[in-house]
Amino acid sequence: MTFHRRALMGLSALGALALIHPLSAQQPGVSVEQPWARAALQGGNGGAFLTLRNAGPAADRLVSASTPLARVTEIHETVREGEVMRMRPVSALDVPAGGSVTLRPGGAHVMMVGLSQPLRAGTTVPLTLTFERAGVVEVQLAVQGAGASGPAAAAHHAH
Ligand SMILES: [Cu+2]
Repeated sequence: MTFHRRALMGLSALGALALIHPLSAQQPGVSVEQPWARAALQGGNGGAFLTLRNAGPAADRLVSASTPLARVTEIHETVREGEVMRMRPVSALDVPAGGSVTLRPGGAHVMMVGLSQPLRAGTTVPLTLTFERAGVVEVQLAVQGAGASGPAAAAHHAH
């Protein structure tokens, strides 16, 4: 009986939320634009970069990332310590409602640690992103040259 009552309360709470936010239940809110990575060696680490755009009415958070090509995949931010820029893992990355966050070299990025195969320019690499609200989003990273600073570089350098 207690269980039943709890289940009913849960359902009515969900119903109320759906009435207040009719769009948020259907729209994931967060989209991923221009996912790319830098070429990297087998056994090394690879940086993944992209733009997270949140069209939804609520803030979201990127809480994890993974790829079968890496032993561990972390979310990193880059911080200045005196004269030195250092990367450090963070547990999540905020994506504000109606806003966007760009992961780029020298800033926040996804770090694929311990690559089981090289990342070769011109190929694609699968990356799974998990958001607190939007859930799981699968993307394909377009691998650019090792020194690339943005997603468009390879399009001009192909051939
Ligand atoms: Cu890093």
